[in-house]
Amino acid sequence: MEKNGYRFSFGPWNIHEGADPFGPPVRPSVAFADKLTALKDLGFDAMQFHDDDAVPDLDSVSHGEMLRQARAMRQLLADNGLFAEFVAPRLWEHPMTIDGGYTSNNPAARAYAIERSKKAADIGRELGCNLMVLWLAREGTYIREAKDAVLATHRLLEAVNALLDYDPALRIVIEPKPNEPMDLAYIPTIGHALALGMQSSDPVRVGALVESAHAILAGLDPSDEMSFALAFDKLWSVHLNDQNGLKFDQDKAFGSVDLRRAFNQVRVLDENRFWETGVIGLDVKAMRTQPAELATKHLRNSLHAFLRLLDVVRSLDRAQVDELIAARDYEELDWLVVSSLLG
Ligand code: GLO
Ligand code: MG
Repeated sequence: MEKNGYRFSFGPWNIHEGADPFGPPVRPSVAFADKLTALKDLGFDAMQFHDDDAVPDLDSVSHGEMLRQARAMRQLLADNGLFAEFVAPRLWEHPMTIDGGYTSNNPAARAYAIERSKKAADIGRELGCNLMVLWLAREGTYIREAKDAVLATHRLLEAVNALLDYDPALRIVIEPKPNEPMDLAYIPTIGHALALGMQSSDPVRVGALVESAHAILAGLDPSDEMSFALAFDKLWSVHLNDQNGLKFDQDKAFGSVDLRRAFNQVRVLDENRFWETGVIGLDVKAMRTQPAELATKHLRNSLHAFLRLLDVVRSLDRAQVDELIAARDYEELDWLVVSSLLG
């Protein structure tokens, strides 16, 4: 498969059991080793990690054991010609994080969140990757009055600073999302993420991750969100997927809802030579209806959609596009794009 210099990743959570809030799992769990095999077989290059994907039961293992397991994981990846793209502290499942981690009203919960994140940084170092994703899952509220939003913003900043201070090699990417699991999250867009980073103690080490569906849930266009971060060299990772309107976070296969929206994401990434610096991460889930033995096709489809759209992007006649822009003939440009997508 010709990938034109692009590298691709997904996380173990992208091969999942199909549970939803209204029904239990419908597929058996897949062992990590089998997910790794699937990743390789599907033509991917890297694995994304939650801290406890790399070190299961993280809260109950000793520091030494944690480092040992992380090193073993690095070896396993290397043996398979793969690498870790990032490590993200999973701050949304533990009882201590019921009301948020960094922004919890409970000081013990905030301390837990910071300690847990430091462990994620240690794991990242052992995995040979210094990129930490902060998806701020429960850093928000169900009702506005539950937390002081100004104080919460300062607490987010303190957490970012504490991590930058803890590990001088660490680079942090903030993954915004406007809602789910919270009714409203404190860092809903790339603008918020970058503003927070710029206020941090070392802005050079804070960037952003755009997830297509999260932008759509915020009523924004993913390619514009990417472009805003690209303009400041702050787009350090992406989670490509798709989303059918304003409802629960669907994590549908990339390009499966709106091909033109997907085309524009590939276009801005390619026009800004993203392959040189970033990995094309996917954050997609198989439909609940998918039989177990067929439940990696969403990953195949997303990777292939990206590559097919890349062909379309690169086959557009740039001179013709420039002429149409100069003539302000956007109707013709519109048709050029639509007819290219129609093939
Ligand atoms: C959920 C997020 C989640 C994160 C992942 C990495 O909506 O997209 O999948 O990307 O946990 O932090
Ligand atoms: Mg994501």
